[in-house]
Amino acid sequence: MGKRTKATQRDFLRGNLFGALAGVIAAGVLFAVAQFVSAFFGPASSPMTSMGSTFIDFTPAWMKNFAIATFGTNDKFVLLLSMVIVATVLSAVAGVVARKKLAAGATLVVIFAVVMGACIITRASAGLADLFPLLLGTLAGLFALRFLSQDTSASTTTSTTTNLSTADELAPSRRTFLVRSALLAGAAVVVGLGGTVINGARNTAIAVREALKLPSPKTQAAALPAGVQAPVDGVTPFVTPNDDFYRIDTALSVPDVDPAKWQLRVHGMVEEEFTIGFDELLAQDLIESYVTLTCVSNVVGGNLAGNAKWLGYPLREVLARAKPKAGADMVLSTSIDGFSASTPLPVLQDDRDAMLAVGMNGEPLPLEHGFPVRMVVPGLYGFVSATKWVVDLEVTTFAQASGYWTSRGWSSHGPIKTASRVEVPRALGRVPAGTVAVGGSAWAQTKGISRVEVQIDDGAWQEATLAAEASVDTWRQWSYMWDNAPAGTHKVRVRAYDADGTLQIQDQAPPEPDGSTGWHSITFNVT
Ligand SMILES: Nc1nc2c(c(=O)[nH]1)N[C@H]1C(S)=C(S)[C@@H](COP(=O)(O)O)O[C@H]1N2
Ligand SMILES: [Mo]
Repeated sequence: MGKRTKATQRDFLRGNLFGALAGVIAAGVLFAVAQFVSAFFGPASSPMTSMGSTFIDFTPAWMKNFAIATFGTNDKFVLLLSMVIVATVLSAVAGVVARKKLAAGATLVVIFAVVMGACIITRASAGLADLFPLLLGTLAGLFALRFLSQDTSASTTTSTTTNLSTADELAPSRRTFLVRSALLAGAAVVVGLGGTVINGARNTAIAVREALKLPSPKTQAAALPAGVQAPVDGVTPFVTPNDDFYRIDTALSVPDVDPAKWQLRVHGMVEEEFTIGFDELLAQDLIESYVTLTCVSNVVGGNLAGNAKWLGYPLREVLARAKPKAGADMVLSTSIDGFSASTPLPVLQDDRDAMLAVGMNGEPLPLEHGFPVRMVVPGLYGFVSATKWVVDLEVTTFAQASGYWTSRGWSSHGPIKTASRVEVPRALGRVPAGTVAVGGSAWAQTKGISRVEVQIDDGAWQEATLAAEASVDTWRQWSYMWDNAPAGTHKVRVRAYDADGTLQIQDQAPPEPDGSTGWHSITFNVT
């Protein structure tokens, strides 16, 4: 080509831009076709889902903590968004390379596909067939790349005869390129959306759950006493509606578990191994109980806690049937998607309402909360107890086995630490002068809260009024009326005591490795 004129420079830039665009569109075609076909295969067969899940599995404690602290329960959306950005950059590179030399660009695409294939095949639920959607997607993507990088029509003949032309000269004209791009991009969107719709329509759990009628419990939850809700506007509802219940899990696509096929295997260090199906589970004497779940990732004052009325079968009955052998000290529960939790055996045998839950606030479990069966254990953080979509209970020892997060830097045991938070006034909120209503929640599951104190600015600690207690396994609300509050910026701090009279820990500690500590405070303005 020799020296570069202005015009060739422009061509060069345009070539790279078109190359990048071709790469991105080809990737779009790849993912759209794979997504569409994956509707007919297992959940691991979706390349995006399996790549994201693999990434999550390699997430160490500090990164999980950062993601949850920064993005809260939107962490999955942020992960997907980051993956889309990375995929866009990589496919743009492949496209630019393909414009120079199609075979080299295609090789890059194949390398990316092999990496995605490795993510797919290593998922817990994956079989060889789950690679098929990726295979078809990759072929479609390669076709798209060639279609956009070369003039596949008449003009190729001239170039092959002269054999002197560069890849750029093989490229389709600007007009042809743009028409083809629009065509493929449109097709990718339609196919991708179609795949998403078909995926939803093929979901068994949604339809079965809709029609499912759960039996009534043999033992009902004691009615909530009047006055569990603190008399302060804006305090969290005592019972968390299912739609507002925090959701934390490693599942990028919510497992689709058909109750008709669901089975729980109970095995390990037991006299009697057995499996139990869903109908058999529902035929047992079920209990109902209010339990406040808490996530270990909850920061001081955070909202990764929720309270629901759970319906289920006591785990102590399950274990009584299995008969653990001497020496066992842990139950490793595993979900259908490979998550696992280590729960101390004695906790599942004592008289607390630890259960295999099937119902949440009068409905079958929502899909995101573990349909059809999950564990609920009062007093332990979710990461060592609350396995959703549970399918396996192995009676074992802490020395022999460990749960999902324990092997990623979190502790093996996770008793919930006593906590309290200010919910009203809102942090940095404005309230009128006069009497300021202060209120919030406190929890010390399995013990109960005996006293809550608040401190305004740097004044003396004052006793707050406790709302009624539903049970020691639920949170407890509190309120405090601050009379004659003067205008200005003020701070309120809260601390709670459990039923033993033990004050919650004052030292500030982050969530990892076994739960945050510290007294919560907020500032607000009196106007
Ligand atoms: N299968 C599965 N179960 C799981 C998890 C998970 O990642 N996968 N996360 C646990 C954690 S860390 C918590 S705090 C609770 C949260 O339950 P929720 O989403 O119903 O609030 O679920 C637990 N059960
Ligand atoms: Mo959690």
